[in-house]
Amino acid sequence: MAPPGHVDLSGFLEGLKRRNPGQPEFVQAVQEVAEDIFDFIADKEAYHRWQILRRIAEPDRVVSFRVVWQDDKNNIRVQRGWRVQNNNAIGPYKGGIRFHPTVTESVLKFLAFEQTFKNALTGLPMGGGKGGANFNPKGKSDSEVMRFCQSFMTELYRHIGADVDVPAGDIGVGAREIGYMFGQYKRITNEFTGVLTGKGLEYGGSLIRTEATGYGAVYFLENMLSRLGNSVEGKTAVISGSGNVATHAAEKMVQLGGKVLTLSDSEGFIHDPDGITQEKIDWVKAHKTKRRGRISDYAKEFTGSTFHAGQRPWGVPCDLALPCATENELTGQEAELLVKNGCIAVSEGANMPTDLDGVHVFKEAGILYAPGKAANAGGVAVSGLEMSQNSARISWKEAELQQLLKDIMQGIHERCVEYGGRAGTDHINYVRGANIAGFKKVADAMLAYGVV
Ligand code: NDP
Ligand code: 2IT
Repeated sequence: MAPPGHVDLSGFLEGLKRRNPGQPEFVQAVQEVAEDIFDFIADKEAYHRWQILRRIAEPDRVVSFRVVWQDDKNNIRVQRGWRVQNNNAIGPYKGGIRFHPTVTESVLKFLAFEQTFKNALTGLPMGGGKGGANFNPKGKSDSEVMRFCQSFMTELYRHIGADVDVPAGDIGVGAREIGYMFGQYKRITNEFTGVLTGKGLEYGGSLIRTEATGYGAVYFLENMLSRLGNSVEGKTAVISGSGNVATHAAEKMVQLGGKVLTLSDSEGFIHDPDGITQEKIDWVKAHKTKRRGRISDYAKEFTGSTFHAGQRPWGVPCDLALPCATENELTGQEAELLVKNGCIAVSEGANMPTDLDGVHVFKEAGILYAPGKAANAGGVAVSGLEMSQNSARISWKEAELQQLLKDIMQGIHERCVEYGGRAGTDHINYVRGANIAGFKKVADAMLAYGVV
């Protein structure tokens, strides 16, 4: 009889679902990882005996709190905030904060779980965490957003710290929100430390943090292509989203000679057959951040382009696809459509944008497919570099940081190739490679600590 704790994959998944009722995103993320890890640890007794995956899939803690604030009409508004501290085996908890009405404990648990593997892949000493609130910044005035951020931090501050847990931005949290939260943290604690990343350059931020996630996702794509003697140059790309990650992915695509055909937001996508140039990208950045506008306005601004209300861009024929908006925005059917139309590579700027059916379609088609935990790790990697600069109280130059980002993305690619290859074939399963390389680093640290 197998010793206690020696469950097989189906037993593990059954227990996971039983322990996490009503948390489909969390179950999905763990399932995707477990499929590869069970195969990897089949002949590795210690990982079973010490219940490593079971422990990584149970957050160290989930803090949930009330965030009360007053809107411009003096109504009292009550929101729910969370911080999920998933695992700090290899460094302080690290991961973004999301403000969006769809935020739930399940969404933040999935993100914190993914972050644990992603951060390990960067090679930097960072554990995994994620936080957020079911607050909708859309349509709120600047002072409403400020009051919300201050109230959120008034509770969050007691759970974080430069050596404890270092949040950053994510959906709905950019430079403005980080500024308000850092200001409140500093005010409450009377400390100026690197407790948040993604800060403004005037107060401890790092150059290229803003660009890092999108640029990194394209570097990863370029790494996958160049391994096969190919490149981004001259290729067409379909990108979803029009926020931080999408616009910077588009920018790097254009810089490397690619042609970007689409961008999107939660209302639909725009298709520009002439290609979205740097000038047009600059317009989108200003429109979405300064004017807080909608992507549909792009089609009014630039002739020759069209807006497709309520639709996603995956039906537009392309060589390359970069989902950069949100989770589960690319289904199995859409994945089939991309493959049918000749797409050769997918690089996920967003976290878990492809649902489980879609992941299986890409794997079976054998196209180049980079999961978010590898492809979008450039953002958190430069956050890690921001932490180092803050600790040393120095600022590195842009050229150094650009090079470090490229090197880190190349290192992640190499780790995926090391663990995602199979003898006798040239094909790399990047999902498997990322899952195993990320797991191994965290797992080996946990083994060193014993039962804690
Ligand atoms: P932003 O808030 O800057 O932009 C988000 C974009 O995605 C917007 O275009 C938004 O449209 C769209 N979007 C958000 N939610 C939905 C939804 N439910 N359905 C359809 N569209 C949606 O966020 P980021 O660019 O920072 O984040 C995008 C993705 O990248 C997320 O998955 C995030 O977790 C991931 N990521 C971000 C990193 C970072 O450094 N910022 C690092 C690594 C990953 P609309 O304006 O209509 O809401
Ligand atoms: O999903 C992510 O990696 C992020 N939102 C960035 C996290 C960070 O700490 O920079």
